[in-house]
Amino acid sequence: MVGEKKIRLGIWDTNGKEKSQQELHKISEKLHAVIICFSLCDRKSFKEVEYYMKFAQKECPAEPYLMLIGTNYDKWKSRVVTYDEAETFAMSNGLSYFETSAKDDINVDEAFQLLSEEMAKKFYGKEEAPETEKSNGECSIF
Ligand SMILES: Nc1nc2c(ncn2[C@@H]2O[C@H](COP(=O)(O)OP(=O)(O)OP(=O)(O)O)[C@@H](O)[C@H]2O)c(=O)[nH]1
Ligand SMILES: [Mg+2]
Repeated sequence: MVGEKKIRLGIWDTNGKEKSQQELHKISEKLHAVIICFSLCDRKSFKEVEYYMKFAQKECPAEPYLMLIGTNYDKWKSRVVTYDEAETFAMSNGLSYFETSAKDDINVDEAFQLLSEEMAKKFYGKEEAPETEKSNGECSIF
């Protein structure tokens, strides 16, 4: 819910594997937001963020809202990516940034709440009614 408005998000969960990348190209036209997840415990996954960010910026005509998420926040002993470097990357590229733990339920609701608010702005924050959007008022995220 955002205020009085119920926001329905259509979410595609993809991974970095080849088959998913092909699927990603197929749905890229419909995307209104992109959540790029990396593991705070895996530097390689952080390095790959840039690739997906550029993909979203270049290949998605709807100019999707971009969010960066560092996962596995609870595994602080194994953490290798610092808050500062991830946040600096996010800030300098215009992405919002959250660190989450699915295990301990940290920041997951907060991230989806912000996303819903941004989608509400995108769809309702202008004079056009959402039904007039190409997507019939649904927004798409991966
Ligand atoms: N401790 C902890 N484990 C997590 C967290 N999120 C996911 N996991 C575990 O990490 C493993 C992989 O999680 P997935 O969500 O499948 O990871 P993924 O990046 O989506 O993997 P692919 O879809 O294969 O690319 C599973 O065993 C999860 O239970 C978290 O926040 N904390
Ligand atoms: Mg997955």
